[in-house]
Amino acid sequence: MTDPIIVMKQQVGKAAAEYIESNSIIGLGTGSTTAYAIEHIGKRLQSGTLKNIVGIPTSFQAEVLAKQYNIPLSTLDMVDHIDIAIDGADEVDPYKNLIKGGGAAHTQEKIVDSLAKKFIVVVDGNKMVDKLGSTVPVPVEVIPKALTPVIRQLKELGGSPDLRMGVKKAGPVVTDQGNLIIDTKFDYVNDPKSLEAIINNIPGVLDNGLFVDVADLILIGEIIEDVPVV
Ligand code: ABF
Repeated sequence: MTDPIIVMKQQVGKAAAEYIESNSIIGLGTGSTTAYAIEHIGKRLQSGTLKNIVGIPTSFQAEVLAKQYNIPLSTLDMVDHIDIAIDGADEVDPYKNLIKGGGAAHTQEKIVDSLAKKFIVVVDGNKMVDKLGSTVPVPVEVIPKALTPVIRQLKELGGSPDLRMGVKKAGPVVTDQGNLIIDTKFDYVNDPKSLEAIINNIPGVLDNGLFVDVADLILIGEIIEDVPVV
């Protein structure tokens, strides 16, 4: 049985990978939808329809996946620009603003995605919302020593902060940078640009998952009725 959500993710990941041109530097995002884009980039390299590209991964997960598909990699120290980035999101509003960070990778994602000349977001149709914060919290990456004061200040901003725990709640999720994630639910986010700046101004916060004015193109997967469900 093929899950229609997986079909949507494959579709949209593949479509995004078709935007990549030879001789380019590519930001490689994180998450299950982007994973299909990375897979398709690998296939295009193998078939020869894509040549001479280099990927800048946004997480350890993206790096491992890119290596699996033989995509040459580099780092931000070695390149002076990024042509195009492909990445997922947890929510997208009508103004192409995003909440990201469900995969705890939003800090590196924001660095890479915002450097890209073209940033393509790949999502399934369930991620579209009228107002950010409607369905998911805003992830906030925090230096461990600042956890308690940052939680207090997030409450003062009207949020409901919750330290993100790992599988079976055996311990907190630790980011690629060695930090913690505070998932902070707001009823909804009225002014994402201000909230992004206000949260990032709390001492001890590295970055939060609000991405304002970063995305250029949103590719939305749709359920195709005649896809055979086996
Ligand atoms: C990353 O993966 C994120 O910033 C976002 O949280 C998540 C989306 O994952 P998926 O494509 O699996 O829904 O891109």
